[in-house]
Amino acid sequence: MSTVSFEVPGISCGHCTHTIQTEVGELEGVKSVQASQSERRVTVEFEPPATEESIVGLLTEINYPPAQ
Ligand SMILES: [Cu+2]
Repeated sequence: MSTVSFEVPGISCGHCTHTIQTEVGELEGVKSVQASQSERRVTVEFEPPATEESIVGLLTEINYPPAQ
């Protein structure tokens, strides 16, 4: 199991955190997703077949790209 945490500047309200948790949570291999509105941060626990790249790709696809 791996854990990765991203700064996501696009988080602006509870709807954003809900969308992120739902969408990322559906990715195969993702075990938990925590999206913080106050910290604008997303923390994901995952195992294969999910990868850090696939999570970044999904966040970008749903218009919440992580800060580089
Ligand atoms: Cu929002």
